[in-house]
Amino acid sequence: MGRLRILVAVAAAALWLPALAHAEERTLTFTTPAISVEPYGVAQQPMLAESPKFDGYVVGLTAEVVDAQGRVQGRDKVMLHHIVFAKIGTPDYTCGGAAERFFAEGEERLALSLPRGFGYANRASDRWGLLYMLMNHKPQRLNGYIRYTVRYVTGEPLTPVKPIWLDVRNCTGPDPVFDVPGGGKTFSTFTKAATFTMPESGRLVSGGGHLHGGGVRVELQNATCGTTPFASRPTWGGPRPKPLLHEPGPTKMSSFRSAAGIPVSKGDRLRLAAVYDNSAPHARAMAIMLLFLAPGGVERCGATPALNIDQGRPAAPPPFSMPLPRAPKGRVSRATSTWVGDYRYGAERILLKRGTTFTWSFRGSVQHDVTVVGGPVGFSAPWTQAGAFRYRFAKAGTYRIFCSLHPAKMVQQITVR
Ligand SMILES: [Cu+2]
Repeated sequence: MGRLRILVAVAAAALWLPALAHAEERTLTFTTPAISVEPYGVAQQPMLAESPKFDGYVVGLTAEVVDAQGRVQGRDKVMLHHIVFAKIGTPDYTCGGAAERFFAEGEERLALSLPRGFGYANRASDRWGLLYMLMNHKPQRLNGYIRYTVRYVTGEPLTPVKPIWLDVRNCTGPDPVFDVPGGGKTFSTFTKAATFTMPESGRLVSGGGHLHGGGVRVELQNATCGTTPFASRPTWGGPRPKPLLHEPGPTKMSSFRSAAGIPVSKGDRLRLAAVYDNSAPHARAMAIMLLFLAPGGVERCGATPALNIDQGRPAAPPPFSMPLPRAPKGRVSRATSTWVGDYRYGAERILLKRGTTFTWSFRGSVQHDVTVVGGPVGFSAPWTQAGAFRYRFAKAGTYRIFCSLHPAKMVQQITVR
């Protein structure tokens, strides 16, 4: 496809900030080449991303999926499942490595918006990468284009911020998911947490969370000080795509901004604690919080200032039972193993005795997985092309399973008696 396009749309800030005569805030819009997504399918890939080619500061960032005409796509067409932006060659704050994650959004459409006076420094020579996952809810192959809009300040020194990516999986792999088992009483919850020790002091001036379906809240705790300065909470609702290809996630997560900032000190143990509904299984859940730190001296365990919180309409996750996108076919098998290939499970209907250990043997030319979407217990196998995954069915009931990467094609139902 054609080259990346850049549009410089607005250059207005200088007009109403006479004291900062050369300061300019521009809105830069970039669009990726076409990304083709198969019918009812998922496309995910890392790619290089166009970035501002002059020195300045990112003060805001949003992304959306558009069609070839530039029209924003609804969740019922090519949906932005999630996207992560990273600066290549700069180590990540929490995980190290070769890229610094500085922005992400998912279904909740979290937008980066820093308080006035703060910015994420960017040089003309910096290179950005992005990692996308798009989901097509239509029966035909569609092209999606990721359009991202950067608010960018030049000609003015801002207070630099560093992105801190907290994840309950704590740097344990490229697909940071975990399974909420479910099976608890109504209103019961499941908590997964991880801690990160701050290597420096400063103030957290912005932050927001990411949860999947079933999420109740994700808390930022300071375990050293015994405080919970912020909790990001989900808003639910809005139109649901058909067919459902995964459990619907929050349509918004609360986020905060504060120029005064949440003080954190070198050595403080930050604890990210995700709370999920445990009355039903939620396989392949996530819990992330992206924070922006303005380094500097602070009072140890100082008070959290009043935060400007973009709250949304937080609520408990709605009760939900995920149907399979299609009915499993074929005669009922009593075998205790099956293959997983392109693009089906060897046996789609299986009957087992309670206590049986079942084996899935992967032999695909592309990655697949095993994801429980409904049943007595939630579990999942990671994305893979080879090897085997085993699970012992200790609880009786009907397990509805699909491949989260090929949800409309690869379904399986296992009945345990
Ligand atoms: Cu698959």
